[in-house]
Amino acid sequence: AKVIFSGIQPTGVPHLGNYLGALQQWVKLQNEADEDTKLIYSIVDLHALTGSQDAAELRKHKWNTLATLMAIGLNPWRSTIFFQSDVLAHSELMWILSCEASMGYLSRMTQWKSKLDLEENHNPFEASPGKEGNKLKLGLFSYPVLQAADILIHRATHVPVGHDQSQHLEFARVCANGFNHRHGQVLVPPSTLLSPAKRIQSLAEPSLKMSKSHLNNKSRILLSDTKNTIEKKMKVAVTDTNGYVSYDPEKRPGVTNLLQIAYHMDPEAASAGSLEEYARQFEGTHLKTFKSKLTDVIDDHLTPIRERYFTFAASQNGELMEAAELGAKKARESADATMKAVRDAIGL
Ligand code: AQP
Repeated sequence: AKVIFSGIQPTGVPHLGNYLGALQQWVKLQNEADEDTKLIYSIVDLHALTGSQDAAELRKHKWNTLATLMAIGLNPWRSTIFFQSDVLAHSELMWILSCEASMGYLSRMTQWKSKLDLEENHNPFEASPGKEGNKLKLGLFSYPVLQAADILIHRATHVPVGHDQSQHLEFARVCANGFNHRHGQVLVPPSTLLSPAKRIQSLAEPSLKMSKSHLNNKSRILLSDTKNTIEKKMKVAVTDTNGYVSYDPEKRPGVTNLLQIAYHMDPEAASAGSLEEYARQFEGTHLKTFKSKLTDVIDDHLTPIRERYFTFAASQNGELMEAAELGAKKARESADATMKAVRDAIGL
């Protein structure tokens, strides 16, 4: 049977990149799944420790992320939704995988590099002269090993993620195959399910991906943003010197990003065909007019989600706690079954 697994870091309220790149797929997969398919979605709070270390913030983000997952339509009785740190076995499997993971392979991953401002010719593994520490922490470097453990411990067959995660998924397959080669067929190498929405870019710097932890909060639209906020962010979204819409992904990354967001959120896009065909109807439209249309499209799509989000966020001790407890229980059962086989296979 199919096992679908994916995760999101509780590093802020999810944005349109998270939604179009991953979360929207999670709900679709849930709603279209047959009875035998298991769906497991994790709020990966241990991963979030690689970024900010503020306890109150993290606690708030954890519950806000759970509220978001429920608001977009995930059903905690159908899908297993849980906090990663509630299932200790994730960390145990991570250690076991770490004992075989290649430092060389991990050093080629692009995510940790993009989170550090690497000075040219500076070796990230060495402390800078005159400075005490080193910006590269072990947890950030080994992030993909914990991610592989998250996936493999639930015997996931399919992992829906945004394009930025493809490299990590390949690493998870290498971990599973390596383990199986040494210890017999215990782990399941997962397939990547890429969402139709390619990377959504930052509204402030279209060369970067839209991200929760970017300092500029105008660079992203949150699923909880009101129409007024969406409008303001849209107004200052960076494009180029040409004030009219045209479809040119190479030369006009800012405008293309806006077209892409519209394409994946506009209910009328389905009948238009491809993104390029959809974009044709706006050819020559004044950017200001297009941005205002896009504001409406986003707001119409997000209004029901936002309303549910605020209802759930307000019920922090009730429905959310119940969902988290139920999720933790189901996730522990799923993880423990794999760990039994893993421990047995390696002689623990
Ligand atoms: N810009 C994006 N476009 C498409 N997909 C995206 N995802 C993230 N950003 C984009 C997808 O969202 C899922 C959850 O991501 P995550 O929270 O686990 O980590 P991330 O990829 O590091 O996301 P952020 O928003 O950039 O968070 P921070 O700033 O905290 O690191 C993943 O499936 C991801 O592909």
